[in-house]
This record gives sequence, structure tokens and C-alpha cells, in this order.
Amino acid sequence: MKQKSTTSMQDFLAKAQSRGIKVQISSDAADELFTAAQTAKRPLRRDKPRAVKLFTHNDTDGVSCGILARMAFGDTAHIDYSNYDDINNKVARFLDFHLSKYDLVFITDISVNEEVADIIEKMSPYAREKVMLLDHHQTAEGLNQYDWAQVTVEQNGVRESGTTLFYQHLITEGWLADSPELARYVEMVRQYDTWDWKENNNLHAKQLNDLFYILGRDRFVSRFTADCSPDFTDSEKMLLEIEQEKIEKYIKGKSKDVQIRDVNGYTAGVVFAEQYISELGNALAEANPDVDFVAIINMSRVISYRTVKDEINVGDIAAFFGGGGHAKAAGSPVSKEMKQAAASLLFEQIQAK
Ligand SMILES: [Mn+2]
Repeated sequence: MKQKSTTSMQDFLAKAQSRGIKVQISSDAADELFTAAQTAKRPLRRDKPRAVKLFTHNDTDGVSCGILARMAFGDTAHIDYSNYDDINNKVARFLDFHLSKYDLVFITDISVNEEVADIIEKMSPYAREKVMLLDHHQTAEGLNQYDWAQVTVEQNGVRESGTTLFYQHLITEGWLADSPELARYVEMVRQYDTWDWKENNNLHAKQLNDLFYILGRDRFVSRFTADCSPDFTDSEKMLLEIEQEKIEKYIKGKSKDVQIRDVNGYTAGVVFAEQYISELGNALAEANPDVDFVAIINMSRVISYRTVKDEINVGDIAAFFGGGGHAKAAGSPVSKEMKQAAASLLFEQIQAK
């Protein structure tokens, strides 16, 4: 139903573009988000589910889905923060052993593979009705063939995030009370996650993500569950200032360590790093215009792919290596075998000397 307006917006933009008219889409969509939620919402429910399970991604966007679940369901929400390397096992195990204890199961900002999708699809209609997957990653769009999955990359010309989709869903279903403050928070998360903050020069959105890393997941969740206002306190501002200095130092150091490699026929800038991945990726991609994309290897977890080039789709490249994501930002797991091979290689080389 909502897809219709997306198409017409796209038609409108295409027409404008063909006539050489530049259309600036207003990306600060907090007001629209709030108004849309108010129009769509049903009255707040009085009934509470016995128990709610949430599987969500472990970045700021995914963790903000956790905050929304806490606000909506309180302690009855059992939240599992996952990454691409463990989500499928976790969901499969859960469906096997624990589903009967839960009334609602959400999977947000991350998706399951075909195997797990098939398990869900073959469950009884009663069990299947408990499950709702909400994601905005382009590589998961194939899941839209299922009634229990809703993958929306973009709506009305605005890129979605896990948090915006879950916010809209919870309010529409009457599980969550909306407020302009909460809509502002959700919009900040969206702008960071979609990197729209860069275009809008919305430093506040970027700092919200910094704060997530400074506070750590649990403190961040408590902070915004208690008070969802995205306005920072004085001590948060101080922490952010110190953090910004560290980020700049880190990026400067890593810039000197970029290796140029051929990856699948593309020219990639490869670097080993474990921190500030998005900012580092963007900074390196901008500083190395000769590379098609930047690959940041966090040997203990994941390879992150970033590009600033329109014609490059790193989502496809990540998918080739068993991961997924967006056109401009994606990731693929570092497997146990890869870690073992790397360790062997390092020590073989040392012994050979
Ligand atoms: Mn996301």
C-alpha cells in the first residue's frame, strides 16, 4: 500500500531529472515521520504480550530498535543483538526451542538467509503469525516474497532505516506511544545509518552514533529508553569532544596503511582496522579517488566495504563474499577458517625467515 507513493515519487523525480530540473528532497523527515505515524496509528493497546523476542543488528540503528522494544514492551522484551555471522543460527535455534513461550517475534535491521526463511515459511500459520521481519538492506529484498517480511529500502524518496521501519510498525500496531521527541531521535538514527547526515551536514546525527560507541550498548539503551530526547547533556557533549579528537587521530594513522589490491576485478583500498569503521571508510574513500571501494578488515569479525562512487555497488561485492548490505556500505563475515589461515600464514612467514 505504501509502495504506491514511492513509485510516484520516483516517477516524479525521474521526470524532473529528464527535464534537467534539480529536485532537493527534504531529508530532515522528523516532522513527516511523526505526522505519518499519527495518521496511521491505532489506539494504544491495553493488552500486553506475554513475552516478546527481538533479534536486531548490533549497530546504532539495530540497537535503537532495541530501545523502541524496551519503550513498547518493557521487560517482557527479550532482546538479542546479532551480527551477520550469528543471526541465522540464533534464529533457527530460537524457533526450534523457544518460540512457544513468545507471542511476538521481531527481526529488525538484519535479515535471515534462505534456509531460515524456509523454516519460518514452513511453520504452522499460528506460529508464523508471530514473526515479523523489518529490514532496509537492499540485499534482503528477496524476502519480500513472504508475508512475514517487509524489506523497504526507500519510501517517498527517503531512505529507510531499521529504526524508522520498526517505529512505524510499533505505532501502527498500537504497541508504542509516539512523541515528537521520539520521532526526532528516530530520524537522527536514520540519517546516520543511511549516511544522509553527510549530505545534510547533520553533525548531531553523527554524534549520536559516536555516543553509542562511547557509552557502550547497555548504557546507551538505558539512557535513551529513560529519555529519548536526542539533545545531549553537558557531560555527553564533553565526551563527544574528546572522542572526536581520537577519531581524527585514528583516521590519520590508518590513512598511511592503505594497500591497493585487485578484488574481483575492482581496485580496492585495503586496510586493517577495528574502530570508527564508517568514518574511516568514508574518509579513505574520499582521500583515494583512484580506488573503486575501500575494504576495512577487522580480522576478528568482519570485512566492511565502503564506496563513494555512484557506479559501484559494494552490496554485491559483499554478497559475493557471503555478506550483504547497501550499495554504498556493506559487510561480509571473517570466517573461522579465514582467521586460522591468516594465523598460519603469519607464523609460517616468520618461521621461513
Ligand atoms: Mn540499519
